[in-house]
Amino acid sequence: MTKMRILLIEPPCERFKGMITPYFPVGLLNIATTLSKYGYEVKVYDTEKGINTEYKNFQERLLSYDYYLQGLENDNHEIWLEIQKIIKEIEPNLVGISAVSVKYKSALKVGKIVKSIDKDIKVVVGGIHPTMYVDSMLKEKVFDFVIAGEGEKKFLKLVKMIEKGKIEDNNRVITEGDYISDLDFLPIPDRELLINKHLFSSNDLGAIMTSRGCPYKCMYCNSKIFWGGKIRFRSIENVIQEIKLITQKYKVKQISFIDDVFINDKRRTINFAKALCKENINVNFLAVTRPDLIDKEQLESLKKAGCNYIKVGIESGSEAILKKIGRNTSLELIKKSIGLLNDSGIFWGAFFIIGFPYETEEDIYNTLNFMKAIDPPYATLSLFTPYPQTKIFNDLKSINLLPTEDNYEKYDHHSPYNYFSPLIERNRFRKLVEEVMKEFDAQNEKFNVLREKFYSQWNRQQKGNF
Ligand code: B12
Ligand code: SF4
Repeated sequence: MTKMRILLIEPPCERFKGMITPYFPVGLLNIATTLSKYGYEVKVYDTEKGINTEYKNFQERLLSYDYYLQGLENDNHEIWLEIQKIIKEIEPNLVGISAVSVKYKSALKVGKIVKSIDKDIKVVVGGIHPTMYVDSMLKEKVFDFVIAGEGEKKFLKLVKMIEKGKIEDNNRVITEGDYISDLDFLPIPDRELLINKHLFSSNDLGAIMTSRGCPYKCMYCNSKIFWGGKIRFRSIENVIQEIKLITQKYKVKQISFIDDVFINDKRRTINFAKALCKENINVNFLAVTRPDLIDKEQLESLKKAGCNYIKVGIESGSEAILKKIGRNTSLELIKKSIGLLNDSGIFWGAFFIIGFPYETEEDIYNTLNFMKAIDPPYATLSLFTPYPQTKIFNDLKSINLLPTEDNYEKYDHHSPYNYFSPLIERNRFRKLVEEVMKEFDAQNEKFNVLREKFYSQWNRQQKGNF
């Protein structure tokens, strides 16, 4: 029997809104590269990439949200037609579709397109949303298989099962299997497997994941539920190998470490920085962290190694809310780390969230005022979204404001439909969102930092401490 032809698809969402999606689907590439090492013909199709997409500010994102919902309803939308055409061209025997919650309906639609082309093509769904709702995935009739959790080994197992014709009803859902204990076992994602690679910038191809999981327990986040609440690291040598490869092959100048919390273990961060310095590679990088993990020594070594952008999760400017959402930090501590960032000369950006169910109008204004006080060179605002099985999701059950497993397409961090605030009246909440978004957009315009431009040659005046 000839080996199967496999196509892995990242479904569309942002592209309907004319929005750019940075990077590439790292998880799908991890699965694809693993399968390809075992001799399978496999490709990855990221449907988010297209022409005519651009970076949008927060107010524009809110306004363009309905284009996604309309796109889901319109079978003749050019994006669905493109997807249909590409599947016909590739003629896969097996299609794997990924789904974060907001894209579940989109994943379902891609599955329907596959089945309308040839009902014998097997379709498997995976990723975070199917993992949270594993039991109800098969009711759709579109998905032949569901894989929960980490996909690489389980997908390989499924492919072998299909090849041997050993499929029975009780193995259509694959949930069991340990986490991969040694991440160096995974091959470096082979970017050549992207069918539309020409649509990715070299910076897009510079996304690297160096760890899986996060040891913290923020009550709105499903990292712990998905990755098990522990962090597993790739070795520094293995990460450097990927950096060497992509800087040579794709001339990547800007790497983005997309780990949940890249600056995490102090010793590892410093060792990584030293190892990268030794290699003398002309590359910059972006890293994500929490305020309580920032210190001077790490910042200095990261700067030396080429770190030009640090994103830090602040989340709220209200002490009470920080406590309620389990951030395990304080405004005082945040201010201290912002002082260190300002002194470091590294460009930085701060993440904030509004719309937690415990928030009053005053809490939201506290967040806005705190953002202005720390004056970040870039500020991201997200609207709280309850993700399945998180602590806050469970709290919302009692106030009857939950999304259901199959209406998540209406909710994301910049959706006008997000409203989970029993302490604020719905219309008032909408007005607050518009007001706060306007202020965040103004903050970002102040530094004239639209995407792609924002971190080059950052040279901020030192601002002193608070
Ligand atoms: C990088 C990132 C982004 C990038 C994505 C870039 C890209 N081109 O893919 C950007 C910044 C654009 C982004 C956007 C958003 N993101 Co994001 N993002 C991440 C982050 C930090 C890493 C993703 C990643 O590559 N992981 C590494 C790989 C290895 O993991 P993986 O993708 O989950 O894949 C593995 C498994 O899930 C599984 N798998 C995945 N797909 C499939 C498919 C099949 C068939 C199978 C069998 C298995 C399988 O196998 C893979 C390998 O083990 C994650 C957090 C995290 N740690 O994963 C959040 C995360 C995925 N994002 C999240 C969210 C909410 C969003 C947004 C919806 C935010 C928003 N704007 O509202 C948007 C969605 C935009 C969109 N329309 O897609 C949530 C999803 C929660 C949920 N229940 O939906 C996460 C989990 C963060 C969190 N902790 O809450 N994101
Ligand atoms: S929000 Fe960030 S720090 Fe908190 S648990 Fe999730 S990934 Fe970890």
